[in-house]
Amino acid sequence: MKVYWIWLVLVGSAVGAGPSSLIGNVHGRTTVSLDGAWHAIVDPYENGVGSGIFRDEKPKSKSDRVEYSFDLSPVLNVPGDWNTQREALLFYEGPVWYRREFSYHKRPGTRVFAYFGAANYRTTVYLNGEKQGEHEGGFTPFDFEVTSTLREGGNFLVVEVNNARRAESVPALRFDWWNYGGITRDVELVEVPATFIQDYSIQLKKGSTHELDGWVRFNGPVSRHEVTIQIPEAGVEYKTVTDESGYAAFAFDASVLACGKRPARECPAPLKLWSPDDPKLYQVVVSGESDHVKDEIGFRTIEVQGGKILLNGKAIFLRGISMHEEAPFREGRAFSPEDAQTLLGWVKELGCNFVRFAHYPHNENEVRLADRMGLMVWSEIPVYWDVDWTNPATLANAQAQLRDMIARDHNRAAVILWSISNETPVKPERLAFLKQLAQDARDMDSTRLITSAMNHVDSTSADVRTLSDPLGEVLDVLGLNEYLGWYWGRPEDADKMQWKSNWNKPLIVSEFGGGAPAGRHGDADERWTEEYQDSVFQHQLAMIEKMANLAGITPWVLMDFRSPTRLLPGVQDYHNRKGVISNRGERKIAFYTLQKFYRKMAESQRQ
Ligand code: GCB
Repeated sequence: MKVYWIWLVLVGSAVGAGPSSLIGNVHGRTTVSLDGAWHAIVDPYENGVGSGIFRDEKPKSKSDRVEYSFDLSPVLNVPGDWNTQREALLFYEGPVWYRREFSYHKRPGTRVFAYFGAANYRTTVYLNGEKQGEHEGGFTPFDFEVTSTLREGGNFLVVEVNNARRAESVPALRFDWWNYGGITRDVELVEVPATFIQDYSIQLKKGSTHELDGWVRFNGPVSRHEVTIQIPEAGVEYKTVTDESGYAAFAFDASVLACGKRPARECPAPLKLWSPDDPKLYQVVVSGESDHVKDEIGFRTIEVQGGKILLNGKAIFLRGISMHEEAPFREGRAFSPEDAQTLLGWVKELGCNFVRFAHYPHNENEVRLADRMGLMVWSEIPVYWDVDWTNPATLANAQAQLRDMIARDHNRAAVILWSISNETPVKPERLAFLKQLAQDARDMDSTRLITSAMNHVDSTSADVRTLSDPLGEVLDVLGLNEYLGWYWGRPEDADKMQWKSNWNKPLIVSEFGGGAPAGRHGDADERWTEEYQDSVFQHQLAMIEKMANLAGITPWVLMDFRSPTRLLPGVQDYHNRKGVISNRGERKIAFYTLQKFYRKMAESQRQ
């Protein structure tokens, strides 16, 4: 009984706790970039903790003993993984200390936060020798307020990043991608007023094309605030007042606001809806007495109806592809706007209207680009394969990653699906864990759909498989990873396979595929050839088209990516070769097969 109580307290505190990034969206804020060259000390035994490395001491006399030196240590680029910056670090998993000196001039009345887009996996931040905080999780933003520790003029940040895998982490010990360590996304000092707009949500009310629903949260000493929401292009201006805690929820009809006193029948629909064909974004201004933020937001609805997914009230087929956040051409963690442009450019070239960001929240620049390009997004947290299901700290960690993913992207029209897990084993403790995540996601964001990529199927008979994972019960959309023709059976077995599902819900085939290095050719039944991979795609596409309630597909995977689990020399060389494009940008035969399939489908669907 007692144990149960402790569990509840821990779970409760994780959900209730605020996001790891207090300033929320850096977009449009005054920032000082700390990207660039940071001196870095590789410290496999974590000696630096005992020796106070974070104080960045230097010998004061020639007899002084200091057994480290940032100044004499080589640099690592931030953002960037360390594995691909130094050959010796390719397989390194452990602590690295980073140091960056910078000069700063305080502006009166402002608060300053040290913001990290992401660092993998466990991070401790020190400013001028003082610890500012710790963070766990490799793919979501976090920040620490540094207002009182910042000095006028010279300052130094020391950041310890440790990517050692642990059984209780999320993801845990085994995963099929490279465990890139380092400060992998931008680092910025962000200046905000003493009382600032911490976060806001502005979305169409579920099922409505003109009523807006949302909330604004202020942070700081001033409690009650007048708030104005403006969408100038649509002629919308709405005012409200927060409660004592600085929070205001609102709901208003945009068409009434835009139309003024004219009769409703004379009012045109005020908001053009966001869709892949016309990814319209509006400038939205949220302002209070002390602060204002501008954002570009699209408005659309997303719902399910039986086995269909409806975008803006119309059934839509999700022509998708899965992708990792892996850099094209240079290998390593992708981070730049150019990386995002290349990767999503390929997604568009394939004919997609949808992309699955596997298996963790991707860089914000990818999500924002998807918003502008008109690509719907599946966004996922790295609850992958097996994690420590009965450990309350593991659940709290997964909850925090989910919360921080949603906190960062909940105003992006592109994001239509939150995925809570990938290929997790069917057992009661896992179901309890994932049900909690599904509940959290719904509580935080009632406008989007909840999904998961599942791989548990029953062999009902030789040619019939049934999706029966009990997790399906709590999802809005079912994801199915099935590798018929690759991990089981032959590609042509797909011709007679029938699929059933225990639920009348939309189904996305979230993974299928096969591996082939670009340029390796042979017969269609020769493993590791482009022809074999293409044969998998040909048979799969014909089979999938016949599946009941099929609402979309995201084959595995856009581009080859590094993985320590892929050992075959000359073929894999530590790469998962299931990309339809190689990591050097070569399109494989399967790329064109999928492109043809999508083109045909787009012609008959147009959305
Ligand atoms: C899967 C996983 C994905 C792997 C893929 C593969 O089912 O979800 O992360 O990379 O299979 O290639 O085996």
